[in-house]
Amino acid sequence: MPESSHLLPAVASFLSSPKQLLIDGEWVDAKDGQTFATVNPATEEVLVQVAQASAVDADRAVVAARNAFETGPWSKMTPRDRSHLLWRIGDLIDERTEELAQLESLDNGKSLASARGDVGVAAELFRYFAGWATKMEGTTIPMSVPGREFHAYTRREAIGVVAGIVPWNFPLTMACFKIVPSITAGNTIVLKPAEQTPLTALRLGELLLEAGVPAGVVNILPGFGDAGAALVDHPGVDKVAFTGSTEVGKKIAAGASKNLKKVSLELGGKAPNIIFADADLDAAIAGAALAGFFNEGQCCVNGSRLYVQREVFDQVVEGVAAAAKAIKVGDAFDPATTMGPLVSQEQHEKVMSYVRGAVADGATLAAGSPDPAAENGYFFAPTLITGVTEQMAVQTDEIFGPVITAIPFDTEDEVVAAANNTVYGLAAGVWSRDLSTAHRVGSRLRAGTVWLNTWHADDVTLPRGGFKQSGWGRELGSFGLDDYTELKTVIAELR
Ligand code: TXE
Repeated sequence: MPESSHLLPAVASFLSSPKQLLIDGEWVDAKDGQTFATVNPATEEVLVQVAQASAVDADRAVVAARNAFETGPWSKMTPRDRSHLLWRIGDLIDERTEELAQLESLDNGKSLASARGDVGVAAELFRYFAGWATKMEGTTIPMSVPGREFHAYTRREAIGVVAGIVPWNFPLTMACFKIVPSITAGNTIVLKPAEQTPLTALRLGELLLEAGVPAGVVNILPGFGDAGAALVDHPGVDKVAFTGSTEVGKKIAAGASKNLKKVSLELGGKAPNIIFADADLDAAIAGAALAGFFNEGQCCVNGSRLYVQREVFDQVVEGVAAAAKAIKVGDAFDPATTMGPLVSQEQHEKVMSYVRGAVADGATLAAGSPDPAAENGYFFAPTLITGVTEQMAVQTDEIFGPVITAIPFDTEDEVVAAANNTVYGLAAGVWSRDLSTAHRVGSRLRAGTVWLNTWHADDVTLPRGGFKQSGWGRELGSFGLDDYTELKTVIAELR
């Protein structure tokens, strides 16, 4: 825990009492009284005890969400009133930026600057979707039936009860990715935050109630995978929206298929980042470091596989290694920190074991170390690995840490084949001053997002999601809203 003088009184007060579940507008204990500790990854100290939802609590929350959907004021609220409410929540989040950022940094480990950025995205999500609430339009469609006259049109309608299950890398924004489009479209939702990082979702729950979101519309259930699985299995849930590992995504698809629930999945990645010799190398080197190290490398779109054209390989490796060494790894509350700890002991061990495995297999560390970066806390130095083969686990598996592997290439065809040689397809990048090369290679890469001469550039207006085993569906933008609606066709005969 940082010195308490660093903490806002609101944060200290939030952490001074055990946290509960939000069900039907009330803060309640888990039915069986179970709690779990959430830990500060910078110090390994317990921040606060949190109620741990079980299947029984999942049932209580789904019943509340179902009642709120069927009979509550939510479905009768005009789109304009819903829009105003969403906008109000965005403003409330903005007003609490520092408080939410401190909570996020404490629980997740990310630097305060990063956490503030995340809070800004959360606020913007509410405002962007506030605009859509009044624009969920249908179309009129001509029918051709000889001798008869019809008026046919479509309507976008809510699906019902959504279960949102989210991970720990962007706890607040991921919670908002599920809550905001759900409620914009008139659904109700039960959200299960990740067990590693439940705090900002719970604080968001308080803000939603303060803003006037009716009881049962948003329910929040901190807990583990069993609570998530109970939601997936629950017959009262109409759609499951999941972000997390591909492994759990497959379980969710299987579970949800029993009742043919709608499913959207945003899963793992192993993004290739391709630098051609004609690129602006200063920008490409800085971009490669950002691609691999932003958010402690704990991003689904992390640019973890760096491919560099052979004639500039040494220069790029030297540049990215220097950038890695310039990163200040430390506690989120130290203003000099640019990289915090990894989120958990489990994640720390996983990342270390991949780097140790690569070294044991003969790879070389151009930056970083296979050992922890500090005695206490889950710190890990940003790492750049060369001498890697396509078969090594460090090259094939999603590591989800600040680890980049660099491999030289000669031709475009060779690098496109290598880049696409993965089960994942979330993101990819190309650096070249030749517009034709950049766009041509971009079109050949099998990924949901392709960055040309940039990385991590993003907006809530843009759809995102995965090709191949990186997921189903798209989030954000108008495409993202469609995934939270059913399309109804109405056919009226004009007699
Ligand atoms: O993810 P999980 P973990 C990847 C990354 C990371 C690995 C493991 O490689 O190292 O996954 O992370 C809930 N039914 N990503 O273990 O297990 C769980 O409680 C329903 C990529 O944290 O997928 C949490 O709320 N829910 C990813 C959420 O699923 C279940 C971000 C994610 O947990 C469940 C995070 C079950 N059977 C990790 N089991 C990305 N794409 O951004 C677990 N959960």
